[in-house]
Amino acid sequence: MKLTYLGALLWGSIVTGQNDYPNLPVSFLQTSDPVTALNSGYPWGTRTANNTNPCESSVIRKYDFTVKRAELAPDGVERSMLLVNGQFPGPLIEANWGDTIQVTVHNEIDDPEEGLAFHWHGLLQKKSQWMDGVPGIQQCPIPPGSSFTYQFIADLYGTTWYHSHYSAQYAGGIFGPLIIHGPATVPYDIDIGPILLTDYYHDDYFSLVEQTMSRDTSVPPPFSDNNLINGRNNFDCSTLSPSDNITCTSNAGLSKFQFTPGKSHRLRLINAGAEGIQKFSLDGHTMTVIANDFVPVLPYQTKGMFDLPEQNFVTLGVGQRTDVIIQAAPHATGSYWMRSSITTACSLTHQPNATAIVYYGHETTPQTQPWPAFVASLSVCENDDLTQTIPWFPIPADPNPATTQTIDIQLFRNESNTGPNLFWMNNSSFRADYNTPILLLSKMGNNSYPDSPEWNVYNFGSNSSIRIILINDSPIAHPIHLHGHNYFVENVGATTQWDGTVVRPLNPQRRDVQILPIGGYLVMQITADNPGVWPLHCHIAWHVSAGFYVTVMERPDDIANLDIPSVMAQTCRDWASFTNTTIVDQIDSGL
Ligand SMILES: *[C@@H]1O[C@H](CO)[C@@H](O)[C@H](O)[C@H]1NC(C)=O
Ligand SMILES: *[C@@H]1O[C@H](CO)[C@@H](O)[C@H](O)[C@H]1NC(C)=O
Ligand SMILES: *[C@@H]1O[C@H](CO)[C@@H](O)[C@H](O)[C@H]1NC(C)=O
Ligand SMILES: *[C@@H]1O[C@H](CO)[C@@H](O)[C@H](O)[C@H]1NC(C)=O
Ligand SMILES: *[C@@H]1O[C@H](CO)[C@@H](O)[C@H](O)[C@H]1NC(C)=O
Ligand SMILES: *[C@@H]1O[C@H](CO)[C@@H](O)[C@H](O)[C@H]1NC(C)=O
Ligand SMILES: *[C@@H]1O[C@H](CO)[C@@H](O)[C@H](O)[C@H]1NC(C)=O
Ligand SMILES: *[C@@H]1O[C@H](CO)[C@@H](O)[C@H](O)[C@H]1NC(C)=O
Ligand SMILES: *[C@@H]1O[C@H](CO)[C@@H](O)[C@H](O)[C@H]1NC(C)=O
Ligand SMILES: [Cu+2]
Repeated sequence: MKLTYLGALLWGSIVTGQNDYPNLPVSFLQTSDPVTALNSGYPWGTRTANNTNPCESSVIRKYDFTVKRAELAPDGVERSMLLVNGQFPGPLIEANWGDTIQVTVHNEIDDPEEGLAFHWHGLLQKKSQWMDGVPGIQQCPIPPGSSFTYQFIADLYGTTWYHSHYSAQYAGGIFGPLIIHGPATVPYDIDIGPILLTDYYHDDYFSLVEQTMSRDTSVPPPFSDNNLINGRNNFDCSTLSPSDNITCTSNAGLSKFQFTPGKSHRLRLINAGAEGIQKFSLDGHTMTVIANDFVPVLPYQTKGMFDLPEQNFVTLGVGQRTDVIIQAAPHATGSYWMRSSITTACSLTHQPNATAIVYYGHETTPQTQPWPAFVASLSVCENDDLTQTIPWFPIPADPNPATTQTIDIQLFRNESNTGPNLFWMNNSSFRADYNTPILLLSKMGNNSYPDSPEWNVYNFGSNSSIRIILINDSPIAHPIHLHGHNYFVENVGATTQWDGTVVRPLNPQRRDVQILPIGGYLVMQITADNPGVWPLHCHIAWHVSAGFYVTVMERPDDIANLDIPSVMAQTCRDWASFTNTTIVDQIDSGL
């Protein structure tokens, strides 16, 4: 029998507003229903972090999400947002490793109406490849006024987030944290919970996509207006022009975290922004990294490429997560600035700096200074060196991958320089067709789309291992995300020539997002253990809008045998009937 635990509330029962996440229980959820179900032991049994065999519990974690437009002023500037259950950032989803997560999404976006689809970042979906939530790839969008229930197993554990994958909607507010409890690697005392780092725009996402897709060369790409920690920061209202008639309140307030002297604190950092690479640091404290994305690593002290004595920052490209442990001194007192800053060397922003307050005892305004290495790091656009990021549980990569594809990435306008500034993946810029998801075509035996080269489908057939080499011929760093896998990051560099070496072939770093440096290369490899069609894209919202995307088709012979429920085809009939009468204004790639 399955036990059901109810999560987030319905829209009607809460007030629209800021969401502050509580500290989380250490090591496993104690609040399940019935109360004692999980208290009798670790729900994942004797599995350790050295065991990647997925476990399956009998618990369902049930959430009900309503998405609507609403007015909110997270940083004091009032604006229209797209919110989940009226909250910004969205509700926390919490589960134990092996639980089933069930989320019913109601699309109540209107004026104007829009489609909707939810993606569960980093989860493998090995038993539910159709629940990955990418419109035009695995499903049709949820039409306005309709609902859809996602159901999938919490097949990895650690820190992640969910977000809309329909155009750049998540930049309007549709995102939130997703925490899966699992075996610990190193012990800690207090789980501070999710810390979402997000660049922030005062314009609505659709205007920003219009800006991105403009054919007018004098229209600049979007610059973020602010930077938030768990949805909060102040904003200097005097920088707004009075003629814009925008309601703005100064000192909207910062996020605050209480620490306990002598205790170790786990912080779950998530870059859930649209564009900016974040550098995170806590004045006066050092940090130990214990996981990157869903992959626990051998603990390492944060360091960088500087000869500065204290090098205490972590780098997070969009989509990346890093779990750190901060040990508080036995008699610690006072208040300290927590800082997250957008790297102005590689990201576009008018206001890069977010702060929050960490305090012991009672809170005061911190008077602390940033670590010198943190300030220096703001000019660096790369992740920690691969020699530092060693997975806790080693998995060797196939030294002779069955197939290798090189994909060259360029940014240019064509049609004699009159087109939009698009990303070209080996000369093909991606565009989705919301009405014909590729997974459903493949399930019906159709794996070839000569009339739709803009779907950028790479059919890898039955190859057992796949290496992809990305060459960045654009002047921007890109956080590269692959769905359905923790990919091997075999090598990464800032030149276009890979020397053929793999960093630690018996245990390469694995994760689901890695920053591809400016003018550099990224060598990624997967073991083809998950038949499906998996998006491989830059996680910068404006870049995927502009076509930076390919579809990895993995083991189509086995896709044919997937037991895809009929509700997936039904969403397409519903979407078809919606689009029969409403023209969808798809101004970007759609994702
Ligand atoms: C300013 O905005 C308010 C509320 O949105 C509106 O009522 C008012 O007419 C506007 N004033 C001007 C001068 O546009
Ligand atoms: C942002 O913070 C960095 C590091 O603390 C500082 O050097 C920089 O001047 C700040 N920038 C702004 C615009 O406040
Ligand atoms: C897990 O594996 C690592 C080596 O990769 C080893 O150091 C550690 O002791 C193992 N832990 C357990 C609990 O087996
Ligand atoms: C746009 O560029 C692509 C890639 O270079 C090329 O294949 C295509 O023909 C161009 N289209 C136009 C209209 O110039
Ligand atoms: C992409 O272009 C590069 C450079 O021309 C070429 O080596 C590679 O084979 C192409 N890849 C595919 C998948 O066509
Ligand atoms: C893309 O097309 C241009 C113009 O036809 C050509 O010069 C370039 O080599 C092509 N790039 C790749 C990666 O195929
Ligand atoms: C496969 O799907 C594509 C896209 O809908 C379509 O153009 C093509 O005709 C289909 N092929 C077959 C054999 O049905
Ligand atoms: C392996 O992948 C390549 C594309 O990279 C494809 O052309 C080939 O058919 C695949 N081989 C098998 C056995 O499926
Ligand atoms: C679309 O509209 C046409 C004409 O009204 C109708 O025949 C068709 O069944 C509709 N299709 C869907 C999917 O609703
Ligand atoms: Cu990008």
